[in-house]
Amino acid sequence: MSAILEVKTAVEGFRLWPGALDAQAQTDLVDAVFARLEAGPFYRPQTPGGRPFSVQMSNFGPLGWVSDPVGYRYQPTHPETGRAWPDIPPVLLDLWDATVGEPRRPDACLVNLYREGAKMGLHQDKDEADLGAPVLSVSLGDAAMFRIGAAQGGRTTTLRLDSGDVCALTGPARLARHGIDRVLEGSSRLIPGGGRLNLTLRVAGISPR
Ligand SMILES: O=C(O)CCC(=O)C(=O)O
Repeated sequence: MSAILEVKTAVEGFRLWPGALDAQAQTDLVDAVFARLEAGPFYRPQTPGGRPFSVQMSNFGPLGWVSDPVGYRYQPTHPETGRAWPDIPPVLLDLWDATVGEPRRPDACLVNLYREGAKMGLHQDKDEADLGAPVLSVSLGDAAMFRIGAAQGGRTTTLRLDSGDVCALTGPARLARHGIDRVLEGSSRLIPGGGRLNLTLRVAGISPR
């Protein structure tokens, strides 16, 4: 993979590589995602309170993040098909190595599909066994307004994530509150059926350093 350029952000530990994936790499990654969907189809999880998410989800890897009235957790199987999640596309593991410099390899990749009107409220990623490892996020398709603020509360910062951008929650930003306020519908034609795909790589299980 060629060198990818990181830019400085206003939030300590929030790392951003704009345009890390070029147009061909984005197309190839979308193909890799959709090729895996037969084995791990999108579904619409429920919050622990019983409300459906507006985002559709699937996962790749040995573990997948799920939410239902029992709560949030990682599990090795798809909640609707009962099948193991498909493997993580190898190009995402290369991207992990090229960006976050973290020796532990991700064992979970949450796949979020934002169709018309979908968004994601401010939250923290804290269901992983070891909160020391970063979370790496890849944006594909329509641009989105991403909001981030410190774990302990206070003001938030909003920035636009475009297709091919890669960002990470590391160090002091690992538990940052973050979410998607709005997707700029029709700003890209990359995703079959329209919308935005987001892939987040996590070290979810107990993996020794
Ligand atoms: O879609 C995004 O960029 C954010 C996704 C996210 O916050 C998450 O999956 O926890």
